[in-house]
Amino acid sequence: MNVRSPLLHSLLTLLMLAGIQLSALPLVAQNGSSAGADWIDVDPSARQVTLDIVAGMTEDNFRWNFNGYAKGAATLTIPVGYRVVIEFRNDDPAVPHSIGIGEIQTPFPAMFDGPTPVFVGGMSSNPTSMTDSTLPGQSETVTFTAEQAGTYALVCYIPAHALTGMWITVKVSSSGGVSFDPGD
Ligand SMILES: [Cu+2]
Repeated sequence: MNVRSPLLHSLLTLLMLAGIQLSALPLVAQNGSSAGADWIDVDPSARQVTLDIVAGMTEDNFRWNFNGYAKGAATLTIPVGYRVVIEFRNDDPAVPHSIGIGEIQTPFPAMFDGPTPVFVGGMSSNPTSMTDSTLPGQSETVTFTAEQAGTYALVCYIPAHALTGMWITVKVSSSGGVSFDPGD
């Protein structure tokens, strides 16, 4: 190839720069998909979804929300059998929070007595405790496999939080991919 041509040389240089920029993109942009929300990262080949979930991200519902969503209006759909990794962080400046995958209850109880997640591992540590759950500024990773189709809730177990609306809907579906509907 004749690279002595100034035009061709410039073109090759541009292509090289473009190549460097593409390879510098984070892996998620090349291999993952966000299912319409930037806190959701889907890896279909690994059958895994990673969720960055922040308690108290906004002031909605007295900060008793997950990523600003509350009262079950938002729905996350996950294919059955997917591994779910929740990177949970409490941004509420004042109040502890927790997260776990449970049955929807109408209404949720004000107090949970020794709650267990519907899928093994699907709950943050000491989830009902005002002193040992995920305190303001703390983070915790929660991992489970969505083993059975159905409609569940990601819920906060701190007294009165779920009752007051600190939950989002999770559908484990036998068909389709990961999707998110923010509701109204
Ligand atoms: Cu809470």
